[in-house]
Amino acid sequence: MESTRKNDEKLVRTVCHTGCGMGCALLAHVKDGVLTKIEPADFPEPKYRHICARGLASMKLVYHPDRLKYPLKRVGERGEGKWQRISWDEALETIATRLKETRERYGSRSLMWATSGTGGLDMAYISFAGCCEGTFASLVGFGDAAGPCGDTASFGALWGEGYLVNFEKPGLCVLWGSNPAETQPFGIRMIRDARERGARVVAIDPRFTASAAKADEYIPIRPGTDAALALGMIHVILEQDLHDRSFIIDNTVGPFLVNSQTGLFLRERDVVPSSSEKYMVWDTAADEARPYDAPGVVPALTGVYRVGSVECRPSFQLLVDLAARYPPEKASEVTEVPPDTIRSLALDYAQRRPVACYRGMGMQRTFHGDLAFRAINTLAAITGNLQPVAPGAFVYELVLNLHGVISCNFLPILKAYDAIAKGNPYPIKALWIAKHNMVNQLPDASLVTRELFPNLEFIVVADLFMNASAQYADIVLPACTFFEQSDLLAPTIGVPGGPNYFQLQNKAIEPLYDCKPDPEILKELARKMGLGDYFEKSAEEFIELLLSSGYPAEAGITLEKLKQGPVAAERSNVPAFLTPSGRMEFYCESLLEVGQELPCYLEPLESARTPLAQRYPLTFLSTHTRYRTHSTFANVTWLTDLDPEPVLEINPVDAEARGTKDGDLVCAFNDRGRMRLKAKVHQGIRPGTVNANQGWWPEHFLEGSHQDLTHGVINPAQELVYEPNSALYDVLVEVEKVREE
Ligand SMILES: Nc1nc2c(c(=O)[nH]1)N[C@H]1C(S)=C(S)[C@@H](COP(=O)(O)OP(=O)(O)OC[C@H]3O[C@@H](n4cnc5c(=O)[nH]c(N)nc54)[C@H](O)[C@@H]3O)O[C@H]1N2
Ligand SMILES: Nc1nc2c(c(=O)[nH]1)N[C@H]1C(S)=C(S)[C@@H](COP(=O)(O)OP(=O)(O)OC[C@H]3O[C@@H](n4cnc5c(=O)[nH]c(N)nc54)[C@H](O)[C@@H]3O)O[C@H]1N2
Ligand code: SF4
Ligand SMILES: [Mo]
Repeated sequence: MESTRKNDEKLVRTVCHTGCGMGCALLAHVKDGVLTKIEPADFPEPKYRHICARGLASMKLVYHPDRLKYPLKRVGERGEGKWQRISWDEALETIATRLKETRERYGSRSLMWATSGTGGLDMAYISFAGCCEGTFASLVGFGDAAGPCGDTASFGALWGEGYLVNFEKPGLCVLWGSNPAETQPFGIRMIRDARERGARVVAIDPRFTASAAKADEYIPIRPGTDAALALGMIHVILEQDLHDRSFIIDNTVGPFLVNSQTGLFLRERDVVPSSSEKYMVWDTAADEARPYDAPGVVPALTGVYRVGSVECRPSFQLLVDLAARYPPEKASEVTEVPPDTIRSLALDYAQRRPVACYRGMGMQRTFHGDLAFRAINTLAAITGNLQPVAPGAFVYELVLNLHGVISCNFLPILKAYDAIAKGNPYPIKALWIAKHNMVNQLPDASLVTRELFPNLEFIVVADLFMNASAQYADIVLPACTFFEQSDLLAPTIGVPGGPNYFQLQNKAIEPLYDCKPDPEILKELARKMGLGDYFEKSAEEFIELLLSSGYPAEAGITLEKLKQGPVAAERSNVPAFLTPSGRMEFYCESLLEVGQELPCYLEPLESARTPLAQRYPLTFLSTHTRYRTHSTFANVTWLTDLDPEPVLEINPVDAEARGTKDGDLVCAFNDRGRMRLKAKVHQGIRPGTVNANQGWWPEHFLEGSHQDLTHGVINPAQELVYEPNSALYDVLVEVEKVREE
């Protein structure tokens, strides 16, 4: 997709690939090999013609004076900042030797690659890890895994967003722990369009966000208590008999009988030996237990029944029993949302159907964030507010689909902490970080740098900048921006209202300096390591390989078609719910062993109501902002002119109690670390909660950083369904004013 204009300006269609997940189509203007301007590209659906301030500023990443220009070798201590320029040949020779040595000494799994790319770059690294029989760190758990754990339990799909938001004309939109005005431009448009068509919009958030400002009602909530709010709403809905019986019977496990002794669903074979695995229901017509699909069966949703010697209840009855413990007054005591607000929100939820519920990632960055998602999914299910749709695609999945062939070991990133620190479940001794600012973005940064990194014998970082992670590397490799390489962008799942299209990221300019695209780096390294010819592919050949994964969403999509423009992803032939029962499961057998078979409420790990609050009384959030994508753009002046430095948002009540005024220097601290920055005193954050937007670099703080306060404590329940998440917002701190010396 290229055309040349009279004045020798070349226009190249590409996509914005800076990590926010939207994949906006861009038109790059190039003159004499130099990017001169970026604008949004036309799209088959005009509503997707979009660019934001970060997209516009992406050009500034390319020509940034601080860009890494050449391979570097560390000459001082790690982190000391002493580097020597080396050739690519020396860099790759060193890497090949060190990786081979490490593999010989500790086994092939001791080599780990960690990358949070979303395109062919991921494929290249996964394939490389596979060819070495090494480890690939799954990075979903660095902040985005609890929601997917909840959705896997409920729907059998990692990203269940589509089930809850895909309604043509919603009567109510709930922004639940979601701030799409800053994080999901297409989501906020969907919501504003729905509002123009008559939908009521409610935002539930401890902060009065830019999104909440667009809502009809704003409900501040105590962080980490969303499951209790949902249970309180379920209580009201059941009490008023507003639940959707037929939806529950047809689409959920609600009618399935649960054995009171074992907690397992009753199967036909439990009643009639050596019959089927079919789930049993209590047939009110025959007054006996029968398979759920028996002809003429009229299933009970409530009650206690005896099947032979076994006492059983429909799982819906168990949900009723759980919700009975959360009358609005009780839910209010937990959430600090007034009981009448809970009542009216519950009535709206049941009566303003369909309800589009936008669950954000904010509320799932608590220790029990999966339960919050499950409780909300349950609320949607019992009110019939679920749309069975096929989930979208994700390049990651295409890659996994492709690589049944290559055996690389996937290790959730939080599990990798122990692998590096203690050799458990096996030692990791060499680490390659690419397209990921590990030190800045993983929890407990000082643990990472002080306790994990010293156990690593070799660290490689490929990036655009000498960021907090690259500073700890032994070899630093200069990578390319998306303008300097071609790739495939698959529609990201879990992005409400985003373009469900495959798009080509077309190379607009040649790599600057000595920079190389990651797949090129790996191609040359594979030669040095004698890994065969798998990597001997052009960017186009890599894209064609990705398109041949057999993943349903990419059916019929070819490189040739993509060269003409974006191609819509296939949505058919994926079953609606991919759970063991094929239904929405609010009751999960797999979570029995941790007592979380139902979406119960559990207090956050660190909350104002835990003993730790005596020393550290404030909940600390570190949310996403429109001025950065994670740590990307924190060094770009076009954006720092708008948002110059990190600030700690704090409510006037908490500020006053600490003798702090707006603009004062404060220190936020806990047992893990400290961070010093300016206070921003305002009403837009509820008392008891403070926030500093994530993504600032350590050098932007006067001391420490937000990541020195967070922790990576693993929740074993999440391991049972998917992988453990970083509970980045489940953090207590104390704040004090810094006295001028
Ligand atoms: N501009 C920009 N866009 C981005 C990104 C970015 O860095 N910058 N990152 C992308 C990525 S990878 C992600 S994961 C998404 C994240 O996108 P979002 O989920 O929209 O954003 P978050 O900031 O993670 O959290 C959303 C809201 O949850 C609130 N919140 C925190 N704790 C709780 C709680 O316990 N209960 C409730 N109800 N609310 C709570 C926060 O105050 C916040 O306003 O954004 C994507 N888009
Ligand atoms: N405290 C706190 N921490 C968080 C979060 C939070 O809310 N609070 N959110 C978490 C979430 S949801 C996420 S998704 C993560 C995101 O964290 P990361 O995925 O680490 O995202 P970035 O910080 O943007 O780092 C991307 C890096 O890739 C580099 N880069 C860009 N293009 C290329 C390329 O082609 N090749 C190579 N090799 N490098 C390239 C960029 O310069 C940048 O340094 O952060 C998590 N961390
Ligand atoms: S919303 Fe995301 S993809 Fe779109 S232009 Fe902005 S940063 Fe790029
Ligand atoms: Mo994320």
